[in-house]
Amino acid sequence: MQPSTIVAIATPPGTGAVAMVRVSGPEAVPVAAKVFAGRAPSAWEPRRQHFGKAVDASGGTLDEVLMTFFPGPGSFTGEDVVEFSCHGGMLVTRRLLEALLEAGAEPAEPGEFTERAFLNGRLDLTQAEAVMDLISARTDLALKAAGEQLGGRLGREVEAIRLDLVGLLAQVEAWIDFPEEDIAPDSLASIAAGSERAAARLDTLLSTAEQGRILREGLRTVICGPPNAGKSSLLNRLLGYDRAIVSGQAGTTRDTIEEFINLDGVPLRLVDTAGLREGDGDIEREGIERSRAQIAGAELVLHVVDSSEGAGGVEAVDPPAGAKLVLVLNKSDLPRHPDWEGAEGIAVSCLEEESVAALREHLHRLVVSGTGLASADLVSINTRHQRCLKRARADLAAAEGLLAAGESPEFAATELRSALDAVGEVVGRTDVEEILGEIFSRFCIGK
Ligand SMILES: Nc1nc2c(ncn2[C@@H]2O[C@H](COP(=O)(O)OP(=O)(O)OP(=O)(O)O)[C@@H](O)[C@H]2O)c(=O)[nH]1
Ligand SMILES: [Mg+2]
Repeated sequence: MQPSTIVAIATPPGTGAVAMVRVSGPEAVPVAAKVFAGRAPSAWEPRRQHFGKAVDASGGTLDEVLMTFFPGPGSFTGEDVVEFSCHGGMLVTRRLLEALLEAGAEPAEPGEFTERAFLNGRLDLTQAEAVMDLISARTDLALKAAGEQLGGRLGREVEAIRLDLVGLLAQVEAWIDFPEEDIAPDSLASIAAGSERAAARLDTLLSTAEQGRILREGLRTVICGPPNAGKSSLLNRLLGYDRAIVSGQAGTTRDTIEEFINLDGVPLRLVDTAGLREGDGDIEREGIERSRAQIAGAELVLHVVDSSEGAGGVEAVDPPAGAKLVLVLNKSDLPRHPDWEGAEGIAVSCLEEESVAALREHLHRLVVSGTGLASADLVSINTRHQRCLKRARADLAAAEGLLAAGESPEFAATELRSALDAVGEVVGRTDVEEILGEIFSRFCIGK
């Protein structure tokens, strides 16, 4: 079936200096020609802007536009693409879209342009996903990782694994095809070496899942501690503006407050919580329940205490396994209470910018050293890749086990084929019909 010709506004809704409406598909040229009053299509120079008027079906002028024609298959989608830059008013853009719909285009689904780029072989699936990561990146590191992936870095690493597995399968299949020939010990050794290489490559990629998740979602960081310790003050300081209410009254914060901060490239999801104590009212008790739930899901816990007060009322904080705990000895501008002498923590005063800067540096070092985030090698897989690669790793281990146990090589070959499928799924080589919808529906329309 011939694909349809699709159209969408590619720029965000709202008013701006310019907006862009994009058309892609086999009928892109005739559809665009009906709306573009300017040069005839035969005189459209590829990838050059042409000035003209956009008109509706009755010939009425909608706007002055710049039209660019990208002939397939060398375009982003691999199809003929026409882009109109018009004035960025909401109504103008909407009218231009309607005129193109009237001229025969269909409204694009979210992510449909990128999906077509994938289906036409312009991008592999990891690159298509990187388009989304690039758009939603909120720190330099996340942007860099998305850029690497868009450049095909992950795709190439996955391809290397795929080739290892193909080679391995070929060797095992040769063994099946010539059963009468005794398998020479050196080919057994070469199978073992190949399998070890593929396993090591898989493990390396799998080990980047954690940093990938942090770059995409942010490290879950919870600020907790007794009432009045200065938790909300710290949140505000780290954010750089007064997000949470601060007061000398204990129990000011009732609900959790979540904000995103960029810690020198490392994204943190920072949550301020209600002070931990035996709460009196229902509302406060509910708030404290929420604080505990946040701590249970944290990856980094900042336990803030007022170091000018005794440690008597301070509840111990029990972070989940694998999470990091940092004791923040706040109010260091006041004399330290003897209870905190020798305590292992970072002295901070929310009244002094430099001491908060020192805390930021400490946290950055802690997060980066624990996750390898700052390394130049910033390939980082997402959860979908992780799922596929884990499956491949398990299949490969099963194949190794079967061969080592002296089972017939057919069994190992079956496992290897399944590992190949799983690896192929990462880049979209295997039949991936059902996962396409899942991936592209998360895109915005016009991308
Ligand atoms: N001297 C001094 N006072 C501080 C510091 N940090 C916060 N405060 C004061 O301590 C009081 C409590 O601060 P908050 O940030 O509201 O404390 P909290 O931990 O969020 O309190 P709850 O929301 O009630 O649990 C306020 O009066 C702040 O101005 C500090 O570093 N030094
Ligand atoms: Mg507070």
